[in-house]
Amino acid sequence: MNQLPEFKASKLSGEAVETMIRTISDLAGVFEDDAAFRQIDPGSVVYSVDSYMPVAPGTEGGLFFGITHLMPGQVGREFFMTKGHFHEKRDRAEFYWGIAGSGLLVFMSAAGKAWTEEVRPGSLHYVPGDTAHRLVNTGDAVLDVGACWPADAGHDYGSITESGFSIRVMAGESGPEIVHQ
Ligand code: PAN
Ligand code: ZN
Repeated sequence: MNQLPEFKASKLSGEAVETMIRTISDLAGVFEDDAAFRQIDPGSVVYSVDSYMPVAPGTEGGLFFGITHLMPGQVGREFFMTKGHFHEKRDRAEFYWGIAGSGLLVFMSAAGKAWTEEVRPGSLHYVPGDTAHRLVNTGDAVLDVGACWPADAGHDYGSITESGFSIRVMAGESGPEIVHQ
C-alpha cells in the first residue's frame, strides 16, 4: 500500500504529494511595474504548491488538499502574490486557512468587485463559487496557506491574465495599501 501523506507544521510530505513551483518568469504580466519585474532573476521562486490529489482531476465529488508557500518579496512596490484564478467550474467553492506568515487573500466577483481578508496563522477563509482568489504575502517571512478544493473545480487563469484583478496590494509608508485599478 502507498505511504499516506503527512501534514506536519506547514509541510506536506509523502510519495503521493506533487509539488508545483512558480518562478518570477511564470508570472510575466502579473505585476504592474514592468521595469522592476525585468530586474529580478527570472529563476527566482515566488511560490510553490504541495498538493495531495487522491483522485483524478475532474472527479465529481472528490477533494484535493494543498499547501501554498508564498515567498516574501516585492516587484517594485507590489507584494509577491499568486497568479490567481476563477475555478473552471465556476460554482466550485474552496477553503483556505492561514498556517504561517501574514498576508491578504484577495477575492473578486465575476462583476469585478474585489475585497480582501487578512491571512494569519489560524485564520479560516471561505472562497465562494464564482469568485476569483489570489494570495498576497505582505510580511517578511514565507506565507504558508492550506487549501481544500473540489477535484472537479479546475483552474481558469485566462480571465485573470486578460483583465487582472481590480485591486493591487502595494507597500505604503505605513503598511500595505490597497490600490484600485
Ligand atoms: C490553490 C492555488 C495556489 C496557487 O491551491 O492553486 O494557491 O495559486 P494559483 O493557482 O492561482 O497559481 C487554489 O486556489 N486551488 O484551487
Ligand atoms: Zn482555487
